[in-house]
Amino acid sequence: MGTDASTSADQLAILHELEKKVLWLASWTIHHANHLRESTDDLKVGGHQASSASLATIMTALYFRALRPQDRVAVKPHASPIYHAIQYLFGRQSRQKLEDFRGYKGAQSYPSRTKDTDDVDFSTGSVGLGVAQTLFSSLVQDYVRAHGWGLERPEGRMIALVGDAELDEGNIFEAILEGWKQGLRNCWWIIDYNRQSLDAVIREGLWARYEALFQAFGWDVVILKYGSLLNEAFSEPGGERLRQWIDNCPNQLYSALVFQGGAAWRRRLLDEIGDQGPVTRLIEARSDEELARLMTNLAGHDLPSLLEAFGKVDHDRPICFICYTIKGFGLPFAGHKDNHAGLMTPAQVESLRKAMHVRPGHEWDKFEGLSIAPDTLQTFLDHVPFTEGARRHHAARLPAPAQLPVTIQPVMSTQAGFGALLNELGREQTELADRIVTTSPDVTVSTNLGPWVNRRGLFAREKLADTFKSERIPSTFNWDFSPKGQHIELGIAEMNLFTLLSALGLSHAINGERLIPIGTLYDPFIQRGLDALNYACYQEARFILVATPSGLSLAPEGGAHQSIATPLIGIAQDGLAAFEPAFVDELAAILVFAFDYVQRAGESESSERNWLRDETGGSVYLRLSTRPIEQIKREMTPELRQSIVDGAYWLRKPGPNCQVVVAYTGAVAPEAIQAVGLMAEDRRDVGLLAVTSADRLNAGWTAAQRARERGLVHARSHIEKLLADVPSHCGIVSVLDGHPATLAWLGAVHGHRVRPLGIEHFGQTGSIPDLYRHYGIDANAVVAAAATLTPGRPIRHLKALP
Ligand SMILES: Cc1ncc(C[n+]2csc(CCOP(=O)(O)OP(=O)(O)O)c2C)c(N)n1
Ligand SMILES: [Mg+2]
Repeated sequence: MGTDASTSADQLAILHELEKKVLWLASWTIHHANHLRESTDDLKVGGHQASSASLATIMTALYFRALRPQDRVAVKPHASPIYHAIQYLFGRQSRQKLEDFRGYKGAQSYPSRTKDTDDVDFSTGSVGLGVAQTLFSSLVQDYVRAHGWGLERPEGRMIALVGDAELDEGNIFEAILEGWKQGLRNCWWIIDYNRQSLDAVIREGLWARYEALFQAFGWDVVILKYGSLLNEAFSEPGGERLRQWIDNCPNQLYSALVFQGGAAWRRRLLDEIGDQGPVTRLIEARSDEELARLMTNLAGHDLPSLLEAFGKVDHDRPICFICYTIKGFGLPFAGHKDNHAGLMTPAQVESLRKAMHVRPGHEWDKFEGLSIAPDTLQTFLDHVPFTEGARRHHAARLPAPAQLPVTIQPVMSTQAGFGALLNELGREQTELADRIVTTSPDVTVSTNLGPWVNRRGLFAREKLADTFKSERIPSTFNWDFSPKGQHIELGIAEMNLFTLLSALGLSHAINGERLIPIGTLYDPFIQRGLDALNYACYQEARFILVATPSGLSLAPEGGAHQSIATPLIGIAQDGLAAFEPAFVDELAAILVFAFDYVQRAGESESSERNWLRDETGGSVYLRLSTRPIEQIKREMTPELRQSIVDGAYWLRKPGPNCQVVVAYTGAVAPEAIQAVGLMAEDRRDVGLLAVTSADRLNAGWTAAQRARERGLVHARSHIEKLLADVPSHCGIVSVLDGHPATLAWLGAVHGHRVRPLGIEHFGQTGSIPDLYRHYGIDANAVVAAAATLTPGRPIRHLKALP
């Protein structure tokens, strides 16, 4: 299973040359990006330099030798210049983009699946997320293959290049725990153990903690510490003493000596272990330069050691490689603790240029200054295993149903509706239903996924029967695990939920097999996994997120369990279409849309119909509620279905003399309806606007405005059309169980006065009526707002507000 372990001397010589070239190209790219310094943050440009150099050798060994096309890699954010340089040598990155590194439409600062054009596998940038994503991608690969899909393609390894300080991020450890539970395979994490973070040199002996930790979770740990030069020196007389000295040398001191160079090494070593005997001879036999090369010959910068270690792996167990490296290796500030922001001065770049034999004006030439003939190098590059095979896959779209059957109870919550809809889906043998995979961080049952799971089973690579069932103990739930199961049970960590959704939602591109992932969690805990959600969207993973219960309607749960900000997240999060239906028939229409929308990948032109970028597709967020509300008996017409998806419709169309419109979202529908009834006698032609997606309404509105500003004078968004006939003197009272700003912008569409009601402060325990009254989103509050907003006689049914 390993790549051909042996690397010939010729190949090794070529790889050494490429290693140098990669470092040069990356350094030149960063130097070039300095033209942006005036307008950007020096410290951040510099962040790439030393950090990249640290990984140059490891990435050379991987990309030019060890990787196969089916492998996928998450590259440490600051190593992006090395990544882009390697792709440049493969002919997959343009010189222009390198010259524009960090500039407009240039190669991205941090590797990006979507913004870069050179085949990035996982977007990284927020440290820790890319690392965990490889683990979950590996689980997804197993899921796909266990279902009998994609077996004609070889199994890939999911590999993360991890900064040692990156391991401070807790989400990595949450992932490790989940990986252990799920029987993780085919996952390599290669730790760039340069013992430096951004600000500091790391604690002594951290590697030993990592070793114990990874082993505890079933990983193999391979420590790559000494390079081949050091190993040879250790076998000389006095060598053992040198090894002991290195092993005991504090990280800070080692770094400082690396920075100071050969003479400093000599002084220090002779002072501390010089014996006028073999050790002294070992040291004295080397020039300053040779001594510096020896002492910095850590395995992470030693191609033979790395090639051997990677090449000899012949199993699929997860492996953590701890590779000793030097931050800034090969550059003037190697080892300096301040080097994170280290930008080379023009003079330093000049001396690097000389050392690399690069002539002025030939900085971008691929083989400039190398001692092997260009033809030989090109032939080698043309046959690198990594480039011999397709890497980005496509999967056909699955037909989405035109409608979803569901029995709607007279009184029902959207969460119960969701459970019923999935239960119906689970009953049918459709291609779509077979490709749905659900997951939930320990809230499967409490988010109403139970009936679906009963039908479709839990996923595990090995069968595992539900003991309660085999013991004939009555239980509502059948918790059988099998390779054909369609629900992935997760532990509580929400970061893992979002990272798994990200991995599942990229399966069409990574595994060539489409999945329709649905993840459920409690709405307030979106914030716990928000960064992972953001990165999932950023890399265009496709999934449906069902967040329930939500808001104050979680009443007795109290305080911070009641989400306030999530509707605004729904509006602001790119790549995520957010909906908050009130009724189950709305939810069914939205789900139909969602099954199709998550599979779209067209051009991003706005459609004239609603001014949304619907062809682009994206993920979907459904904010649902446990509050049972009276359902409306009605026929789902195509127009209604379309309006629900576009974001709003008139539940009661305002008449020509309308004085007030109530616009509501979600679970407060009964309050809005009741308020309209209470006002009917004292305000004319009151309108009731059901807003199913503030997000899509708002996006369409801003897009239509932009289109008009660009000359498309007839552009009209859905909300502009809906409010077009509402008289200008009319007021709008908006209300939702979430932050009032979600709907406050409605007044700006045509200049209506608006009074936005919603939740601004943490709630407390209580019943729904208690809390709605307390926070001012009950029918009385709506009527009071309307009375104040619009002139006219007192509204008789307005009770005294508490
Ligand atoms: C979540 C997050 N927090 C902070 C940062 C800023 N940052 C970028 S790299 C880095 C530390 C780098 O240390 P390490 O992972 O050891 O990489 P090295 O610089 O040694 O290559 C930090 C704090 C970030 N990118 N993401
Ligand atoms: Mg580091």
